Amino acid sequence: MSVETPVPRSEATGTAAEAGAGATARFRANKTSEAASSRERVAHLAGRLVKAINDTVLEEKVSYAEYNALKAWLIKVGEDGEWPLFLDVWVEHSVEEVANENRHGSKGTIEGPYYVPDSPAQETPATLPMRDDEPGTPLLFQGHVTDVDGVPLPGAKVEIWQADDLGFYSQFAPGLPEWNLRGTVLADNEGHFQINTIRPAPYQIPTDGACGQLIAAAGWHAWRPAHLHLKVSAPGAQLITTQLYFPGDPHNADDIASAVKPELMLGVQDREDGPGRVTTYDFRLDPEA
Ligand code: MBD
Ligand code: FE
Repeated sequence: MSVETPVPRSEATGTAAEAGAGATARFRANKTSEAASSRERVAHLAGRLVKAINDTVLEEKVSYAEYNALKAWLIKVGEDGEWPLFLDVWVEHSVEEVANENRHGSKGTIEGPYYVPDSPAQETPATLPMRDDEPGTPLLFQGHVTDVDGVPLPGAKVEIWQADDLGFYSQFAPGLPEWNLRGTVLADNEGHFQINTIRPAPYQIPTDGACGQLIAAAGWHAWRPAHLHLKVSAPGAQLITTQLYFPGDPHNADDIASAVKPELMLGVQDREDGPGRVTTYDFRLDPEA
């Protein structure tokens, strides 16, 4: 499939509103925002945000027609359940940059809207849950989890979630088994892991929802390059949330979510001992704060 070919969204693939509702429900189940900030901090941050909007209106001489278009669009973002998608695509990268600025180990990047905790656990070597006839190029993803000095971390855990060969995530698109291409892999005593999966397809922001509408209206493109999502952790180490990318993807250089970093590019080779491809990536985890 060419990455520029939009996947038609249908009864088979689901709608933006269905994916959005799923992501919104998932967010509500995962997260709490209680006591995230003091009253002073709320006043400061909310004040700055409101001022940034007003400054834009005044400097750009925004019209009533434009203001009403914005209002209608914001209402639709909520109706489509696309607040998680919107925020994770256009804002989370800056939050992640701030959150991880003092790390010395492996680079992180954004989590995105489609993480589900407590995926089925397996010991290495593992094969992710997938359909008997799962389409796509087989991929062996392997590596080593160490501390920042390269000392192996026993008890390391590699959580992985990814799109399938059409760019769809289980639990957010219809027709996929619950845990398809999601798993928690326990590394061996030296932190080594091997995970059999398939190469994910690039991801297109749904064209039929509010975010897709904005992208079309602005003449932007809607693509994220193909990626694996990961959360890697070990006792005594800081968990890292990251993504890994595949060389040659046309959108590595202009990811709509601004989440690609050069350190996150995989090296992928043909497998000599079996079908498909193999890639090795080592994680160095910062010590627990
Ligand atoms: C994705 O798969 C993703 O990783 C992000 C960040 C946003 C939308 C879809
Ligand atoms: Fe993703």
